[in-house]
This record gives sequence, C-alpha cells and structure tokens, in this order.
Amino acid sequence: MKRLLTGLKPSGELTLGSYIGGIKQSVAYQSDYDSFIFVPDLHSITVPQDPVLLKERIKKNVALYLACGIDPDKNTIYLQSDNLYHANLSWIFECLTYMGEASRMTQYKDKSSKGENVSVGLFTYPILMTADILLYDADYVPVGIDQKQHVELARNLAERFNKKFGETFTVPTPLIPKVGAKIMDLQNPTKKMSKSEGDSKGTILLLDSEEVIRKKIMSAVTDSDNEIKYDVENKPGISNLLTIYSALTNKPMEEVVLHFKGMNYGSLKKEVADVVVDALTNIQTKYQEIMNSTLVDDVLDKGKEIVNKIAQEKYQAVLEKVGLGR
Ligand code: ATP
Ligand code: LTN
Repeated sequence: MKRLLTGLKPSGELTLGSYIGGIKQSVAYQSDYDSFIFVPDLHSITVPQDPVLLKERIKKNVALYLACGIDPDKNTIYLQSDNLYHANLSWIFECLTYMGEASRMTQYKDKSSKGENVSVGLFTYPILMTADILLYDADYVPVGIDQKQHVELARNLAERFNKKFGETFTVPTPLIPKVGAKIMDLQNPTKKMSKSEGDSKGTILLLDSEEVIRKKIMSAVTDSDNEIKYDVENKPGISNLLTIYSALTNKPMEEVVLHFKGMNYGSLKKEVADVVVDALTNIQTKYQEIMNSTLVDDVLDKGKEIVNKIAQEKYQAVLEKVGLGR
C-alpha cells in the first residue's frame, strides 16, 4: 500500500484554508493509503511562539484532525518532537542542499526581502520538511499550493541522495486539491487565508462561533458589478466564495456557477455561510467531545512508538550509506 503523509503547523489556530487545503484531502484518501498525519511542532518555532499557547495548540491540532474525520484506526498520528530522528536526518540533508536552492524558497525570500529579521530556522525549515517526508518513505504528500515548492525540494534531495549514496529514499509526489488549493483571505482575496499572517476578519478559524463565521462571510470583500462568475483574476472575492462552496459541497465548479447564476451577492454569501457553518459546527461538536477525553494522548502515545521504530531503522541505514557512526 502506498504511503501518504502530511502535517499542519501549530503556529496559529487552524483555518478553513488549512482544512480545505490540508486535512480534507487526507480524510478523503485515508482508506486507500497507509496514512500518516503529524503535528510539525518544530516548524512552528521558526517564528517566535508563546510556550503556553504552543503547547495548547499542539493538543488542539490533534483534536481537530480527529474531529475533521481523521480516523485513528486508519492513520498513524504523531508529534514531530516525539521523534528525534526528524532533526537528525534534517542535518544530513542540510549538508546536501545548496545555498542557492534554499534561498529560492518563497517564505524565506518574501520575509527577508521585506527586511524582516528572519531566523536561520526559517531559512532551513524546508529541509526539515524534506526529512519529515523522506524519513517515512512517503509516496504522496497532500498539501496546498503554497507547499508544492517544498515537496519539490524533497523530491530533488531524495534523488540527489539516492544518486550519491545508492537507492535509499522514495521520491515523493505532492497531491494538490483540484478545488481549494489556495483559499483566499475574505478581506484581501488576493492573499492566502492564513492563520499567522491574515486579517482576523478575513480568516475563518475552525473554532469560530456560528455568529462570527456568518459575520465574516457576509462582510467578505467582493466587487461592484453584481455578476456571479468564476474569474480569479477579475473577481477574486467572488471566485474565492465559489471555491469554498465547491470544496465543502464536493460539487464541481461548473455546477456551482450554474447554481448561483443570476443571484445577487447577498444570497451567494448567505448560502456559502450556511455550508461553512454546517461543516464547522459538526467539527466543533466532535472537537469538544475529544478534548474531554484522553483520545489525543492515547493516539500520540501509539503514534510515537510506531514512528520511532520506522525512523530508527531508516536513520541507521542512512548512517551506513553516508559513512557515519562506528
Ligand atoms: P499559515 O496559515 O500560518 O500561513 P501554513 O499554511 O504555512 O500556515 P499549515 O497550517 O501547516 O501552514 O498548512 C497546513 C496545510 O494547509 C498545508 O498543506 C497548506 O498548504 C494548507 N493550507 C494552509 N492555508 C491554506 C489556504 N489558505 N488554502 C489552501 N490550503 C492551505
Ligand atoms: N511546512 C509545512 C508543514 C509541514 C509539512 C511537513 C507538510 C511540515 N512538514 C511534511 C507536509 C509534509 C507548512 O508550513 N505548512
């Protein structure tokens, strides 16, 4: 069975974008693949974090995975910092990565070009992501479009290692959703809906109340020509709302556009809000049940044991190939 692996950083509250671009795909594929989903907590400290909030969010992330439909019987669910091999393997890949290729990674490029003071960790984190993926020989990595570049780095590094030291790692393939690969900020629909950088009015959090969700969607920025059509370039706000609707109802875009043809923007927003409220209240009910149980710790304990065993074997093989150790 092919292996699928993904993770969502606990660097902020998970959003509708994280759900549609990240978790939802893993839920859809979980019966067909050997699925791994983890909390990449080491990735979240590339930018400063409050230690108390970070710890809370790690638990919340796992509870949300489960509430969104990640089945603990079909997935290996684990915490990155529960397995020391991620960072160890990352070091080996750092030594195989060229400065030029790391410098081309967009997050580092964007932040450093704005003159922001960025950490070395932000520069090297795509390499840690390579280690996250290759350590388990993942075949497929479901991600939103913003992460495609990083999975491509993982492909390049797997190929480079295999060529230099002999066949060792599976070369992974990114899985990008057909609809919803980039959900946009509701207030600024040319920017990604983000948990760490977005406008709080433009970002729907998975744990927002019904009232807040409706308010955010009803005040989404659109345009003034009152025609509902899918045209990302000229109508980014309307196209984003149609995308959210299409992703959550699993209806193809053509059908969605036909459904809304001739309606006004207010009616479109109302229907999108209904669909989002429906999906998220369902998730929130399950989330509360999970947070009141021991499930999160139970699945993480089980996951920790499984992944450490796999990783230890893989890392040992890597040491041998590279000539490290005794
Ligand atoms: P941030 O929201 O802080 O920008 P991120 O997207 O970099 O964070 P994660 O939450 O770890 O970090 O991303 C989880 C997954 O969800 C990734 O696969 C990412 O591509 C996807 N994702 C996140 N935001 C969106 C979005 N707005 N639209 C589509 N996919 C998204
Ligand atoms: N870098 C990703 C999160 C992430 C990830 C991974 C996703 C870390 N390791 C491995 C898929 C596979 C992000 O910033 N969203």
